[in-house]
Amino acid sequence: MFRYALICSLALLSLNSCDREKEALPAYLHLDSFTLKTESFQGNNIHLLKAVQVLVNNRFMGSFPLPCDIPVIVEGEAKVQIQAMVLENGSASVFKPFVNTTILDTTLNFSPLKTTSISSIPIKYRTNAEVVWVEDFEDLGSTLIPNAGNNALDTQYITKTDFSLEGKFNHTTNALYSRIQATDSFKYYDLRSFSYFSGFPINGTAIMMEFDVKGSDVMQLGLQRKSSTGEEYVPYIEVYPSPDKWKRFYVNLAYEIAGQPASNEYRFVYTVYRQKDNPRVAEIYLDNIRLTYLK
Ligand SMILES: [Ca+2]
Repeated sequence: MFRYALICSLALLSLNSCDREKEALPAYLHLDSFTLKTESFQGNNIHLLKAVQVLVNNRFMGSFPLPCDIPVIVEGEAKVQIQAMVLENGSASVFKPFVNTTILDTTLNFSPLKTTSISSIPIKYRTNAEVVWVEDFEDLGSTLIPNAGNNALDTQYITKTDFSLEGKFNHTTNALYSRIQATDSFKYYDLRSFSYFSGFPINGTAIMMEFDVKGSDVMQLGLQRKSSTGEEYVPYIEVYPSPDKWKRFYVNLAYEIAGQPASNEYRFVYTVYRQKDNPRVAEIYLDNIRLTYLK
């Protein structure tokens, strides 16, 4: 009797393992890029959403740089949710969820060893994303103005230039061009938002400043923080020179705004620094500023 029971359970075990092997054949989810759809008040559709977080049937599959092929152990219809991610605050490798855009929530069909693709993941800003500031210089006006303390020899104006972001969005655009003369004894050039902005969340919610930059020298983004006790300048992030290629930044300003008095007002300051001992003209192009947070 004992021997019979043992044989039975061994047989069951091997059956089980066969089943498991059959179940373990993965299907693949192929994702390559996002398409951002915007309303006119949200600015243009340029983005650098370069990675995804994926849930399949509410199970977290992980974070993946695009393009990717994600093995999933499902057959037939499955609920798929995709969250866009960005390199935040100039990080070279650490992706963080970009929470101000929608999560794609869809149902896809999977078959073992077959690939199911979404070639262009449709995404938009959430309806509760407050768009605080948008500037693409296309109307030839600028909401970014030079600081009165700049050297009068230096200059800034809107000019037509070629735009391309990692091989995409290729077009000619109007961008803000700033120049520091080689002979200038001043080593920097300040551009500030014309307006003060207020009403930001102070509970740590992401406050995302997006912008594209191309320049020969270092550029710094800072905040001019106006409180009941006065104004102070807070340097925030430095962007390294990129003379030939546009680079896009997703800067989360919450680290300097969270925990501050809710009544504070802020101006945003882009400062171009001419590198020390460099005798040439410093040139920098700026475009596609967008500042958003979730209400
Ligand atoms: Ca533009």
